[in-house]
Amino acid sequence: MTVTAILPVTDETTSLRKTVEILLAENRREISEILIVRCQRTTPAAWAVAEELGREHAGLIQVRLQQRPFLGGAMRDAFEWASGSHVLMMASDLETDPATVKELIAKAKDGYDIVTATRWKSENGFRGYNPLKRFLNGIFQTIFRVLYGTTLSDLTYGFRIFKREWVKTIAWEELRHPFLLETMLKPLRLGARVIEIPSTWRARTEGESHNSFWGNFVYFRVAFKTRFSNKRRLLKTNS
Ligand SMILES: Nc1nc2c(ncn2[C@@H]2O[C@H](COP(=O)(O)OP(=O)(O)OP(=O)(O)O)[C@@H](O)[C@H]2O)c(=O)[nH]1
Ligand SMILES: [Mg+2]
Repeated sequence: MTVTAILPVTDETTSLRKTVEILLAENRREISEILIVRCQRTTPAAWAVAEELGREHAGLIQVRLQQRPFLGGAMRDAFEWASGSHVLMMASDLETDPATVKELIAKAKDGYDIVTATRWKSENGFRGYNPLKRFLNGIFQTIFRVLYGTTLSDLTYGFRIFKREWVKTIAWEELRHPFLLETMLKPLRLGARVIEIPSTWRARTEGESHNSFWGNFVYFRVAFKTRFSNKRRLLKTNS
């Protein structure tokens, strides 16, 4: 198994470094590549830390400038660059707990197509999360669960590991945060074997969220469109 870890970065410095340190301390054998993806808006301080990490781990960590815009664009570019047998999607703001990665990897070794983290199955999975957002998140999850006939409890959390073919063969469309939902729903429609691992989300202490509140409603468009789309149209034409 070789894992490509994707770390999108905008304004994280110590959080980015800590993420990389935990990833490597706990999963050095499996991680073959870390792609730190920056954009034009990435702060000079965050970029500097990324470059430092790239120098400290030459041959393992690459820092690349995304071509497509926004968070989904960063992930989609990295999906194309990834060379591992598995692709790990997470954040660099410590809201995706790096200590959960070893469990995601362990389950992926059991052969699942996707192992995804859930905030809804741990004791207090949302530390410092806005209560209104948490309430709406719960309602969204229930609606999506019914629509897709799945028992998965957290379809919108962008913290998961995929077998590489699932990221390479699907025709991705979203560029902003709803991409995180798209990466779960398209594989589900295509019959992916998915399992969840509980994890705790902790509000970032550094930098700020780039997700807009009203943008949350775009998730419904993604969910309905994907649910009723022809399965062949979910795949890239050449795959
Ligand atoms: N390269 C790149 N990274 C991004 C972009 N937008 C967000 N990120 C990073 O992606 C990760 C997740 O983004 P956040 O804005 O924290 O979004 P979130 O945690 O899903 O949403 P919240 O629940 O609102 O915090 C963070 O590490 C961000 O720095 C982008 O346009 N380009
Ligand atoms: Mg965040």
